[in-house]
Amino acid sequence: MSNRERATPSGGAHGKRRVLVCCALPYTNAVPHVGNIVGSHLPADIFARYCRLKGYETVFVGGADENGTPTEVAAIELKVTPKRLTDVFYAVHKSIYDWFEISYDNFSRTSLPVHHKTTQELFLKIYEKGYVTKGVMRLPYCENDKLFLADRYVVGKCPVCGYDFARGDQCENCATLLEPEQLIDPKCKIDGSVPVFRDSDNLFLELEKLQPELEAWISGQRHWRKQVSSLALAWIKEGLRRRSITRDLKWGVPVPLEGFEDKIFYVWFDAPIGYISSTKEWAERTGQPERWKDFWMDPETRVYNFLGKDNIPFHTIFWPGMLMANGGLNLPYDVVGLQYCNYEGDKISKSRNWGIFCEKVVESGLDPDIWRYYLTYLIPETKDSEFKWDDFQSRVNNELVAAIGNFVHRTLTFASNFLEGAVRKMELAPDDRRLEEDVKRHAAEADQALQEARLKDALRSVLQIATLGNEYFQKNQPWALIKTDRDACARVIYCCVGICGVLAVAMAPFLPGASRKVARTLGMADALSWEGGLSFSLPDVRLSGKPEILFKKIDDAEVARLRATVTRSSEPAEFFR
Ligand code: B3M
Ligand code: ZN
Repeated sequence: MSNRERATPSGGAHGKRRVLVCCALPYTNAVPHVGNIVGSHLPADIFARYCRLKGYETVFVGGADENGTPTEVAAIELKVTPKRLTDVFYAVHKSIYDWFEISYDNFSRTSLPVHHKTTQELFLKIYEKGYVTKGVMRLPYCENDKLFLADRYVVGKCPVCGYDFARGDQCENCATLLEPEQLIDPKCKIDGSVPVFRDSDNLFLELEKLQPELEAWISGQRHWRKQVSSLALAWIKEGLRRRSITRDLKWGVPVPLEGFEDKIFYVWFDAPIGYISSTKEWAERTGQPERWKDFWMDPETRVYNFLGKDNIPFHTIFWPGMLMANGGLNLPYDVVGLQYCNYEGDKISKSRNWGIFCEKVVESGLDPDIWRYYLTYLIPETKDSEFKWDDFQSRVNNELVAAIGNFVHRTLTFASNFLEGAVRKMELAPDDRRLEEDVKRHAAEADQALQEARLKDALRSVLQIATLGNEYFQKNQPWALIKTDRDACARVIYCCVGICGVLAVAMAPFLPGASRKVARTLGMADALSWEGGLSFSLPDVRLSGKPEILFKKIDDAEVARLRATVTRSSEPAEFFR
């Protein structure tokens, strides 16, 4: 793992590391499924929570990607305006991320004026600097819907293999990359009519001009995950070509250039700029309007991007290219490109009703931490992962409940019942010191893994801390000691409570609800800190309140009930009644 090791904390004028965590902006043309949570929001959240615990100056931004084809097409299908579609889905998305405790400092919308303005300014700057050129494209146009169709909204017979339902961008059967004009008998996917082909003036980002700079930059990113840098370098090797950044649509950011007034920007041009506008919105909202610049213009700031694998090219080539063309803005420090999460042996699919759907999860009546626990385990860091119900049940019961929940509960209940909730600071015995060292070692492992955004490894280390605690509790038998050696018993419980304190901090990025409960019972400070909280030897502790059970086991009947609830997706139309 040494190639992913980080340098020492970057300085900044005040000597404190500054981090901007950016989560890919979800399209708001549908409701997220569990794969979307696992594939970007949750990992970004865990990382952001960790950075805050470390005391880094941290801002975590995201937002809804509301523009362009995905929205226009969904609006047509649902017979609502794009405005209404995005208003409704923005609220649905926001409430889902809130429910999962995704701790966005700002969750913005690309339909907001601040975003339109930021996009147009960036465009004008790179246009003036010569990175944007004009050209003509022949594009499919649907005379019925009165709109130019995105490539994948044209379907027809594949000219290579004869497959009947090939898309305008690619044949799914033989994988050939296509142009819509090559399809035999092309049809509009929305209403089945035959599109005509029209010439359209467009603007292009001159990526080939940026190629040498991009190549040098990517080659220098030795801490990136292998799968991310090798993908990026493969594209570079193929040779970058200019890419169109305008579309003949209405819903989006208007192009501020003479002759292009009736066009909007390509959704992938404006969406990443959303990271900047979301930071600006956050700064404005928190009464420090200039502070976004600390995050985007101070080269000491580290910008982390979390996203799914299909978004990797845009975040390693296209977006950095835009930033380079503009100049003076921070490039990503790390691009955490994740793989896919499948469901019970197959890809998640809303149309086939195959998967776990978030609008149902929030009604499931199950603690968000339980979902977060299993979903963290599923973060597809290096390869695709798979949600399986039996695995869900056994990991929740055998790890989360049996290791973490059980250890914390038996410790705090014992302290409450037999020591009247008063845990005095004690001198450690040699055995306790060994325990302390082991706990600290696992905490250091978790720390290192979190530094590198290896979130699953970090959670395993946290789990090991709880396991150590359970073993120690079991071995020392405080329930017997209390009758024979009250002092020894108090010392054992003091150590166990110390481990609970460590867990309250170490599990905070993953299980925020449980961490809050334990911290409250232990009377720990409101603002936990990684360094401070990992001290094993607490001062005297007076437990406040009766310890709550953190998690309950999930039996077969509960699994069946959950399964029946969360695996049926709502019809999009249900949100518009
Ligand atoms: N909305 C694609 C997606 O939701 C796109 C990401 C934009 S990130 C700037 O997968
Ligand atoms: Zn084909």
